[in-house]
Amino acid sequence: NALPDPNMAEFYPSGRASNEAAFLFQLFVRAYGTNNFPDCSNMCHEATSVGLAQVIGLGKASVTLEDFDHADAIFSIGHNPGTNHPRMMATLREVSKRGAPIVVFNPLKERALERFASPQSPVEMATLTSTPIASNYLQLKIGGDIAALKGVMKAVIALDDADLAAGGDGVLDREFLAEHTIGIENMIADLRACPWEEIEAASGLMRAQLEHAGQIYAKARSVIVCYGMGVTQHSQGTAAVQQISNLLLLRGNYGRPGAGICPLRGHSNVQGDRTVGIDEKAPAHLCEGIRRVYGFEPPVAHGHDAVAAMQAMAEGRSKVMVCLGGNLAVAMSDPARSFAAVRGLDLAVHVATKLNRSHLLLAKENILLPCLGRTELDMQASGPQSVTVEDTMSMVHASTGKLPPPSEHVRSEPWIVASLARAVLGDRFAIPWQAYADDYSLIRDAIAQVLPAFHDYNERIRTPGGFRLPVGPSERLWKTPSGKAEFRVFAGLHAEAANPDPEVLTLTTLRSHDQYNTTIYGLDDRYRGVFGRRDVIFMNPDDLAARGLVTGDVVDVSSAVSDAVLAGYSVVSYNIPRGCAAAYYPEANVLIPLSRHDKTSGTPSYKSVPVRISRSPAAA
Ligand SMILES: Nc1nc2c(c(=O)[nH]1)N[C@H]1C(S)=C(S)[C@@H](COP(=O)(O)OP(=O)(O)OC[C@H]3O[C@@H](n4cnc5c(=O)[nH]c(N)nc54)[C@H](O)[C@@H]3O)O[C@H]1N2
Ligand SMILES: Nc1nc2c(c(=O)[nH]1)N[C@H]1C(S)=C(S)[C@@H](COP(=O)(O)OP(=O)(O)OC[C@H]3O[C@@H](n4cnc5c(=O)[nH]c(N)nc54)[C@H](O)[C@@H]3O)O[C@H]1N2
Ligand SMILES: [Mo]
Repeated sequence: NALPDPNMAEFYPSGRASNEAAFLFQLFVRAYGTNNFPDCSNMCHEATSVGLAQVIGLGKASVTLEDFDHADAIFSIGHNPGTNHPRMMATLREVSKRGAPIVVFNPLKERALERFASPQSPVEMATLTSTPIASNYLQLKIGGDIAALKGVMKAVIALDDADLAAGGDGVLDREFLAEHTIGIENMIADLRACPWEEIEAASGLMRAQLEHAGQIYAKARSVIVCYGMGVTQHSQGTAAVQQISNLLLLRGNYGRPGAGICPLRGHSNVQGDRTVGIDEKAPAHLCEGIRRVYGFEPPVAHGHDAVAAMQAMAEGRSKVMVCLGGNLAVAMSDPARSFAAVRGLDLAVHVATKLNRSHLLLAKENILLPCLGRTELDMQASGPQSVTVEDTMSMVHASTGKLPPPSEHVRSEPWIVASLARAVLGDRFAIPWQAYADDYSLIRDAIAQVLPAFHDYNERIRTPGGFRLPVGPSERLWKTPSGKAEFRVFAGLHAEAANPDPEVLTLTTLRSHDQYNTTIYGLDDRYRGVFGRRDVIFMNPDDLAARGLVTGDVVDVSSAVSDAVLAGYSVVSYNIPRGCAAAYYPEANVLIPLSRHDKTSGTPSYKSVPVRISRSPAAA
């Protein structure tokens, strides 16, 4: 309250908060007077939220889990489900077993995408066998996704031309295109004008490989594209996501069984937090709901996303940070700058289940509030409480913690947020904070009042599995300005501007098997064959040979765009295209300046970092 301007405070939720906690958090912050919501989705699937909203009217998956049973082909782009979405592997295994092709686009050979041994299969476990997953494994260059997708689309257009010339009906879904889309003419013109040699150079793939992928796509009646951080975390991440949508639109692969787009989310409720109002650009329907239900005028000016918040703190324009979970300073690019930014604050508040490095960056005043985890019993005045989350497929369901809390003094997230709000706001706008903390079903009633998509919220979560929020594209309803699904032309081919210096490699940053984001559980990365350490950089054997290096040699990895260095890393020869390299997140974040991010979505370019490699002087 002592701040001269509410816009000098930043409010970060990390995507673990339940719908109930997140809704209270955004209500508190908006009643306080700002839209400064740096959010972990800003570092994750923001290119999806922004990019898909522009072209299909909703930044979420259009598919359900059942759709995978009906897909005739799956395209899997830039994600590593063996480690990060293990439940997805059972689904992909089933798809492969029934003979549907799975086309993978990934610079690294990820073992679980090549073959997968199911822990649920007694035969595979007993006989040490496995099921092949990818039918086609396309090892594109890092940042080559836009070019590769354009290549596949160019091939599909050529197939369509040939079929029409032979007297057929073509391979495009012309009825769908006419009724549901705009902009295909410009896109086809752009594809026709784009030479194959340039597509090959930018993607690192051969024309024949892309044409084959185009044939698989055109032959399959229904296609699902799954994708992850390999697509979104580039300077042109939004454009890359939109190329995926373009490809799906060509054959009407939205809104029918077995077809659609499937961005795989990270944190358990990162999607739900956004739905219930964590958004630095306050959506009009949310503001209308808040006005109607609470009778106050929420701030409408755009607030800070994660990068903008960190920049504001670094420059002293923001003086307070309140974190509902997460490890923001470590997850963000350029930790040297982020650490200093947090240390320069007047007040840092963390609500957390576990201690982490961000908590140790001391501002002038620091408050650390331990909270219950979702598996722990949450007892309030009206009895034991349940909370709800929304998954990638827009299913909202409830869970109830059962484990005894670590101490009677540890409070729940909704209780803490409601109590903070009461302490800061008093009875401003007469929001019933205490009643909300006592009984979470009242929070759900409030959510349903503000956001009508949640009507009969308390009733509908009693159904096992919960309920699905409306997903326009899965019913071929497009909430875009044109009312249609839009083809978006991207004039270039690169997800990141290419660096002409042949000495410079493009480094991508990855999760190992034994980590959950910034929490490192162990030092093994079993599918990639790395054990007992994380200070390694994966490189192509020819790139190693060109530098006179062999596996195990110690090098310094220097950023080609700042003076940051990761010293004393060991090189590992790996199946990755020439000119590309990979290292683990978050350690490699030092190499990424805060200024390198997708200007459309704000997502940092974690996956295309220009670096130089030199033999470590310390080792010489
Ligand atoms: N066990 C575990 N599970 C997790 C997490 C975790 O840390 N640990 N984190 C959670 C979170 S928040 C998220 S967002 C998800 C992340 O899940 P993923 O999206 O799988 O995340 P990454 O490990 O970053 O892996 C990205 C994949 O993209 C590939 N890749 C890198 N650069 C490129 C590129 O330029 N193009 C293409 N096509 N591919 C590229 C990499 O080789 C790698 O296979 O996982 C969630 N689940
Ligand atoms: N270089 C590089 N950087 C990246 C990425 C990358 O691929 N490469 N990925 C980005 C992505 S996709 C993401 S999502 C971000 C992750 O960024 P964050 O979400 O900020 O990081 P986490 O490591 O998931 O945060 C873990 C902490 O959250 C707290 N926590 C866990 N569960 C709960 C809970 O239920 N309640 C509360 N209150 N606290 C809890 C604990 O204190 C724990 O230490 O990192 C991003 N940074
Ligand atoms: Mo994420």
